[in-house]
Amino acid sequence: SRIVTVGAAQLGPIQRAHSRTDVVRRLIDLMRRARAMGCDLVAFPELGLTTFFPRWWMEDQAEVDAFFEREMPGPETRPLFEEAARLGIGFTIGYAELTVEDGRTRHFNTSILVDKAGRIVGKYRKIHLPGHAGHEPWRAFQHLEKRYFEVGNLGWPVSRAFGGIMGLCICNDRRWPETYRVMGMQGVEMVLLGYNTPEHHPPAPEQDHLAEFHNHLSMQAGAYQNSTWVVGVAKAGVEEGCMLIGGTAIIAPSGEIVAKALGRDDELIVAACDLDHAVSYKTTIFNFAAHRRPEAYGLITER
Ligand code: CDT
Repeated sequence: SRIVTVGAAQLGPIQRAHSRTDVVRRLIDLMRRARAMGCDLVAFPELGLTTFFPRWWMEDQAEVDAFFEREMPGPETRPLFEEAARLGIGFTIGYAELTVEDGRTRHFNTSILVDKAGRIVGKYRKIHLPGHAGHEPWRAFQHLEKRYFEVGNLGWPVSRAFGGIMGLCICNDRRWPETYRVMGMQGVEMVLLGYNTPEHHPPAPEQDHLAEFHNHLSMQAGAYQNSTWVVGVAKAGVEEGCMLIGGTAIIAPSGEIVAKALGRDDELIVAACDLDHAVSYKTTIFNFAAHRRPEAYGLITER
């Protein structure tokens, strides 16, 4: 067996007035608790340093950019990396990334994987950006990821780390089978993802009562169909008047939930994940080499 003990560190709300330093203090507290429980790795949510700012229409780019990190680690986040290295624990976290590529300023919704020495060993930029780009004032709150972020340009790379093959995706990505399958094709053994999911979906309120069900349905299907562990971590609770679902969960390659958060505040759940649990699935029902029929899948990429 190959055990990776994982902590999924759900965060309660981060309000706009909370500084990065306040948040990093909370993250370090959860990281220490995870290490004390024997974790190799602790996973934090999407946009885990700030409030979920795409809920607001903003026209002043400087106001928007204040939610972005220009370097990682930067002055306020370095203590998190230093504490990880001191404790000997890895972590993942999502953040808004502002970078300059080929002389062009870029904005991405990003997630990183950091090893036990505090080194970044994996990076992903969100591809499935939900919501809308224009102001829709009829909504109780906006979902402006299409305005503030560009579509990620790194694909879904996997990293060899923690004795296994680790993959990253972010929030809305978890609803799309292609996300898991692209990583599944690279032999992924653990997918780590964070999410900010409002309980209320303004364009389709008839779906609201199913928000938690759809969260687990997507992640459990992705885990089972690709024989991989999935660790899904929420930012939860009432953030600036918007209720975000909880439901942080660690899911086995069988599709079963082995640990689940109870509340909607800062909460750590832990599971000892045997990466070899996937072998039975990868070598039988989901033996890709034996059973996939890519010659019949062309439509998926043609449009
Ligand atoms: N953050 C994020 O991707 N949230 C979306 C909300 C969908 S409704 C616009 C999600 O898929 O959970």
